[in-house]
Amino acid sequence: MEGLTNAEYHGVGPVSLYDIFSVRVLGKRMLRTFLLSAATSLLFAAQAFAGELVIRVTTPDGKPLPDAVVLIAARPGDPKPAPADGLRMAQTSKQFAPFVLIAPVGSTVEFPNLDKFRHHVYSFSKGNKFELELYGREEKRVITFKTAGVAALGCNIHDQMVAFIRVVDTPWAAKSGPDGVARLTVAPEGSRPLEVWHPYATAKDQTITQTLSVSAGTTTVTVVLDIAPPR
Ligand SMILES: [Cu+2]
Repeated sequence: MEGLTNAEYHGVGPVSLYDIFSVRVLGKRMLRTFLLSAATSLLFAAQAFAGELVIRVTTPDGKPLPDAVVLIAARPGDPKPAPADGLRMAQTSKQFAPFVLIAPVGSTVEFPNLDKFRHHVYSFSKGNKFELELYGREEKRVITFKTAGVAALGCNIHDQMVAFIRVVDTPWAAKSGPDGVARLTVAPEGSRPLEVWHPYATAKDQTITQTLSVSAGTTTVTVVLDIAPPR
């Protein structure tokens, strides 16, 4: 798993100076993107995109829930998300890694096979259908995701291989980590619906929505999601 998560998408668009100083793990190309975003960030700061949002996602018994995607939908006039560089959905030890990946609309995702045997990756999800026919180690495949929604991934050879790519058309999206915490470093201020999605959530569309109010500084909210993993 090491090295797979550096380039994961944790919300693009306006970023804070804190982000600029924490990009040591990112490549120069991403750094340039971040610096450009930072310039944009100063503009948006004047338009009240200044609050940091910390979302703590738990199950009903209070356990941290990783791999939940939190997002604030973009409204007309809001900034568009930039396609992200360096997104990867690897196959390793007969599993996908990561389990959940956020990809802004228009992003190209690599599907490296790190195993010594072949995989046959597919998605039948509406708007994000594709098939990567049998391919082995050292063979590279890429897919560009153009439709906001969910791509549920599987492998024709290995039934246990399951993963999800959440394609988003908002700059405000982030995934909860092993501690159940997701962060939007620069969320839009004011009252907005916050959507929280998990592939195994029991709620309709695997999503719960709650309205929250983001103010300058840090806003922390806790969201409880009931999940039922498939057997
Ligand atoms: Cu496979």
